[in-house]
Formats: sequence, C-alpha cells, structure tokens
Amino acid sequence: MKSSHLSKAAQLMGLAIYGIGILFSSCSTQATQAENTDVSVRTVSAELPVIEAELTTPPMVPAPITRKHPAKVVVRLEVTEEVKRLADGVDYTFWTFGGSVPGKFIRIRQNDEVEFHLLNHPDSKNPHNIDLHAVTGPGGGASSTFTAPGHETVFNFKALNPGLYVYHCATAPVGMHIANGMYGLILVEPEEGLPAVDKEYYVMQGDFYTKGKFGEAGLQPFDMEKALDEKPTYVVFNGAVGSLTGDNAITAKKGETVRLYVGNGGPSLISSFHVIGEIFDKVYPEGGSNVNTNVQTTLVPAGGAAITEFKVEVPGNYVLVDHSIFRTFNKGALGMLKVEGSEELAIYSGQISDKVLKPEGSTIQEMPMAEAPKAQVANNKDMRIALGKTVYVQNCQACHQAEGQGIQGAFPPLAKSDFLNDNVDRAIGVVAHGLEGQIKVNGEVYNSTMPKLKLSDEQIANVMTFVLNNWGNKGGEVTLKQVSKARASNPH
Ligand code: HEC
Ligand SMILES: [Cu+2]
Repeated sequence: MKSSHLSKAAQLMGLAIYGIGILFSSCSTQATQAENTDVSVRTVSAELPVIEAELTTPPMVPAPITRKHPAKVVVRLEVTEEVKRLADGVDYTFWTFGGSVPGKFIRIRQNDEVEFHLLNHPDSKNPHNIDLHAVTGPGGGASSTFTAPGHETVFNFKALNPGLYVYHCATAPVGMHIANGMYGLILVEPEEGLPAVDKEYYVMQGDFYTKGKFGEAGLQPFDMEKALDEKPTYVVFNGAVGSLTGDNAITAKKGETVRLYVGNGGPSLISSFHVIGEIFDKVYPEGGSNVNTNVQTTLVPAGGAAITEFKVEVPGNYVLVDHSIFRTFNKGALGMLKVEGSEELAIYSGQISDKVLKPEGSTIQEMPMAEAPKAQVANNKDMRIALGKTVYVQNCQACHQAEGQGIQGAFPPLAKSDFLNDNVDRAIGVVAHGLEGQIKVNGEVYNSTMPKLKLSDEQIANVMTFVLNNWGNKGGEVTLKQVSKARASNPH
C-alpha cells in the first residue's frame, strides 16, 4: 500500500476524526508511559481483587462468571500481522487481535474495572489501537492505545453497561484495519449473570476484499477499490471459508440449549443471521438487555452483535447463514452446528414421499457465473485429489452427497458407480457438458438433469481424480488432456 493511496482512501472514508484522535493519542500515550511505569497507580479502586482475564479463540467462549462481586480484570491482547488461510488455496495477510479472526473473546462482569494492555508484536509493520464498544470514554479506548510495533499501551476502564459488544482497531485507514480482520467481541455480563445454558459459541461475520476473484489461489492482497464499493469477494464466519464446517463444525446434543454470541465486524455488510432448521427461542437484539422470543432471522449490524439462544430438539446438521443468501453459497458465510442424538420423528419426520414433476422440454441449465475462476494448479496426483475435494464440496456434494452415495431416484451415486468406472472419459464429458436423459447407474435408472457447471479444465481434472480415488472407485488420475478432449467431443 502506498501512503498516498492510504491517505486518499482515508479522506474518502471520512476518517478525519479518527486521524486526529490518533495524533493526539500518540503524544499523550508516550508521555504517560515515560512518567508512569506502574500502571496500577491509576486504578480507581485498589482494593478490588485482581484477576487475569482468560481469553479464548473462536468459536470458544470463556466460562461464565460465577463471582458475585466486581473485580479488577487485567486483559492482555496482542496484535499480530500474519498470513493465514482465507479459503482452500487462498491466503491473506490478516491483522489480528490475539492471533485469530475474530480476535480473542473477552468476558467480564458489569462494574468490573479493566486494566487493558494492548501489545503490538515486534514483527508488525503498522501501528494499531483498539476501540471497545463496551467502554464509556472518548474513542472507546482508541485514543489511549495507539501502539507502535513492539510497544505495549495500557488504559483502565470501568464496565458500566452490560451487553455484548464489538471491539475493533480504529487506526487510519480504519476500514482497512477492520477489513484485515481487526475485530472481536467483549461480553459484559450483567451483575446477576446470564441464564445457564449447555453450550456457548463465538461466531463473528466479516467481509473481505481481495484482488483476485472468490477462490482464486495464492496470497491475495487487499483491494481498496472493492472495499470502497462495498463489494466483498468473501463474506465469512470466523475469518475463513470453512472455519465452522466439517471437523470445525460446532456441536451439541439433542435437548441442549445453545447460545451463540454473534458479532459482525463488517467493515461494510449487515448480516441477516439465521440458522437453517432452527428458531431462536430467544434473541438479545443488538447484544442489549431486551429479549425477543421466537425469532427466525436477526439483523446484526456492522460493528454490532446479537445473542441468540435455542434448544436443539431434533438431531442433524444445522447451517448457520447470512440469509442474504448468495453470501452463504457463493462467498463463504456458511457454518455448521451438528446435533447428535436419536431421531425425533414426532417433531420432524424426514421425507415421507417424493414425486417427480418434470416440466416438458426442460433443458440443461447453466450455472450463471461469469467465467470459471483461475484454479490453483496441481502438479501431482495427490494435489489433484486434495484440490478436487474442495471442488467436490462446493459444486457436487449438494446433489451427489458427502460420501458420493447420491440420493435414490434423484441423484445417481458416484461411489462404486459402474457408469463412471466403466468409462471415465464419458463421465468427464458429463461434468463438462451436463447431462440430460435416461442413464443407468448400478442397475438403477435415472432420468433427470445434471446442470452444466462452469468449471475450468483444471477443476474438472481435480474433481474427477478426487472422485476416482474415493468411495471404492477404481483410482487413477484424470489429465488436462482427457478433459479438453471430453470438452471437444459432442455432448450426449
Ligand atoms: C444439481 C445437482 C447436481 C450437481 C450439482 C452435480 N450433479 Fe452430477 N448428476 C446429477 C444428475 C441428476 C445426474 C444424472 C443425470 C441424468 O439422469 O441424466 C448426474 C450424473 C452424474 C454422473 C454420471 C452418473 C454417475 O453416477 O456416475 C457423474 C460422473 C456426475 N454426475 C458427476 C458430477 C460431478 C463430479 C459434479 C460436480 C463437479 C456433479 N456431478 C454435480 C446431478 C448433479
Ligand atoms: Cu489496526
């Protein structure tokens, strides 16, 4: 980033106020540090018990507070700038509070006095500060915490208001610091505490702006133009595509009550937070003290939060989404809650029947996508299999299912498919062109439509290699040559 670019951006974003705050703070912070090395001198109530705050990495939340009195809580949060995974094959230089995006979860009690230490790792290239929305006072702490690389600043605040609050960096250009992942949540429990629940999790949405398209491989730089236009490339929960799916999914057991502390770092988008297949029994809208009951979707503003609670009565997978739904299925805002337990057929029966209603003259649909994204290039079979798995999860799994088992009568199996194993080139053609009409797979007749997906040759080679090397299929590697040959041949 050139500095001229930054200052232009800062002006465009109307950040003059923050800029001034930072100028003042950088002077005053240095002065206080020089004169006053014992920070506890400035603590208001020296007789309070001193507690070192335990901070957690998302999606975990610190244990509920059981003490019945205020304390002096010492919070130490270290800023880092580090390259981490944004999506499979896609890296990004994140700026973090505590090494994760969102930053570490802070849990305190109303009327606690917090001694807040902001550390900025010596390897950082930029100064940072912190504005905690739980703070009453100018800048929410930003004007007291401007911290150069390798420095540590300290300020105290008293948590007057209970609630769930966002914290974020407020160093110019503020939008860029937030867009790089500098946000997190701080919970100020009311004096009487929150009602006990069985599971608590920390989920925070954020939008990311990369030079490359969604899924474009490599280390992706921040794109200021896209950020100014508020057109994110990625919208994700907990800092990366897939940070709450597969092995990273959050879990509960049937009958448990789950509480989600939901934040939205933005910097730009408002989240329409929803859990598919659940109704929030309770929502504390905007993280405040009121409770709404029986809510389907709750708005979480940029720089805002909400607490949602629901009892999970039926086992299965529940999908966390931003119901501005292209963000979920095309930009990454998809999480998963796995609920274990025995079936609950009286509440949810599962499918009872399925009849085919096929309009006359239906044709193969093309997935609307401008052009296939540039995929990461595989240089051996193992890499093809690994990359192909991502292509499969994103493009095929919805129909052919997680283990390639298909759905009887609707989507043919890819696992042990004779159609596939008997003639791999024909199967590649199916993926390249789509397929319509009657086929027989493992003795079962399918007469349905597979859409033509916009995939690059590289992606098709990867996904077919992945399929061939899983679920009892015959193995082998699909080459780019095979794919381009299949593309050139006539569709069935
Ligand atoms: C929207 C649902 C859908 C998606 C997405 C989809 N398929 Fe299919 N696929 C089908 C249907 C339906 C058929 C059978 C078409 C017919 O009956 O003519 C099929 C057939 C096939 C076949 C041949 C039959 C068999 O079981 O061996 C292969 C191979 C295949 N798909 C692979 C893939 C791959 C790989 C992807 C992802 C890149 C994919 N499909 C994505 C619905 C889908
Ligand atoms: Cu910052």
